[in-house]
Amino acid sequence: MATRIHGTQVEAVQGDITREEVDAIVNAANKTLLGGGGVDGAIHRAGGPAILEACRNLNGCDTGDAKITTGGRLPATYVIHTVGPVYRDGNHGEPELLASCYRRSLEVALENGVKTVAFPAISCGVYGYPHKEAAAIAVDTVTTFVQENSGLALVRFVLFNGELFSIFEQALDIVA
Ligand code: AR6
Repeated sequence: MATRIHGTQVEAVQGDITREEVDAIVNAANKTLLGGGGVDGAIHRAGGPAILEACRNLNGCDTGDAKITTGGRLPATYVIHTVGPVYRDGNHGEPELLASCYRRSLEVALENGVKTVAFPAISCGVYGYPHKEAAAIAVDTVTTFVQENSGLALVRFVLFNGELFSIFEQALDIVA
């Protein structure tokens, strides 16, 4: 599933984000930025110690914000680390914070000359965000951003499993 919005290709694929050959991949990190499980663990394992070394100088990251480091040994030049909200009931600012993760990651991308970006499904693992709601927020936020900002050639959602992949495809279908 791919759609073109204001000069930016927006698409969803199923796969492992650590293999993505894009300028930057986004990491679903935690506030310490010092590593963890899930996609965070996979990125640090695949990219090697240079990423953690760079993260140590960043003093962590607030929920909804994003910070950039080298991609180390990854095919991607950079990793943009963002911290998604832990889902409680949806009434604790979770939708705004999740939207902010996508928006801030794309702002940091543009500030660093990044033209191609891959996102995982932020907060959709141990942070427990309901997948359908999370996909709608991800697609809406990215769509609005690329309508308002030029400079990005590609935004790709990379979903590890088939269930999330089809949910993101459906969310993209709505804006296509
Ligand atoms: N490529 C793409 N997606 C992946 C990969 C991969 N290699 N590995 C896992 N996913 P999670 P969160 C998917 O739990 O919910 C960490 O410990 C996974 O299937 O990684 O934001 C951090 O340090 C799921 O759909 O991130 C934080 O403490 C999605 O990535 C906490 O987890 C996100 O799942 C963040 O939790």
